Amino acid sequence: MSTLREQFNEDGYVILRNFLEKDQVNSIYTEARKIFAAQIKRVTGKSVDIDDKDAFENAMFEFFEKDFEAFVGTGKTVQHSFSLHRLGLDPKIENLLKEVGLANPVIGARAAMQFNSRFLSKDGSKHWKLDAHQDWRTGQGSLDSAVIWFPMVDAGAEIGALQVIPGSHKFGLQASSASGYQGGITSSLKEEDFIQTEFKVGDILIFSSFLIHQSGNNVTNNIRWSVQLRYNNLDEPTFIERGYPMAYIYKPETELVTPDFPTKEQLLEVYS
Ligand SMILES: O=C(O)CCC(=O)C(=O)O
Repeated sequence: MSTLREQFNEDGYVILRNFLEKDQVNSIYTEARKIFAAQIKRVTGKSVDIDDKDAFENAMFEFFEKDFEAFVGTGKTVQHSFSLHRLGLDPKIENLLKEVGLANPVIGARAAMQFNSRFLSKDGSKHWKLDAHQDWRTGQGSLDSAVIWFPMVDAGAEIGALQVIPGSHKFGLQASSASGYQGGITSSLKEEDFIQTEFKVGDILIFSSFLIHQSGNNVTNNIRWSVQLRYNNLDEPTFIERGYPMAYIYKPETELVTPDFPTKEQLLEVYS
């Protein structure tokens, strides 16, 4: 029996079944839906039951169509929920990272959440799906940097769970047309080399940031809600040598998002 670390080093990834408490995953999923529900109410006038999956997700699609800007803002806001960030710092996660070799883990990028559906994309663009890529290109952190990916709903091929090429973390950094959406590895990859991952709520995937992976194809009418956590290892020699580069750019808007807002009166009301 190989150890978790040996398996990780060999394949570039490991799926851990029942690693998270279902309640812990649900609290992130619930908080995200509540945040969306508040804006759905404002934009569509509908009070949606977040537990009525189809009705709620149809309301998400309506919100997306009616106020794209607010949808984007809300989509970013759910990435800042307490429950999501709490999980990213959970000792269980820290220990797992150490177990696969990140002796001194540090956050590589803000915890992220995705809600993938073709109904949440503009003009048939592929914005809701990532082509084959290696996460290291976006993070550029330690050579042993790792990513944790898990869905917040049961997910297999139909709803487009992640697809990975086992062992591809040892292929080296691949040429790529872009590091984010709408672009990916330019060398020819064979579809048959990808393995379709499958998950029940609570299962997680941890993979090397050099592992080649891509979004599956969500052919259902539902949203594939997922979380991504990224970490570097502060003790990795080339990361130290390169001065701990942080390739993620996080910057404020240069203009007021809401022109002429706020008035002094609005502020006085807050602090009255
Ligand atoms: O969730 C997905 O479909 C893509 C996620 C992914 O590839 C990533 O975050 O690097």
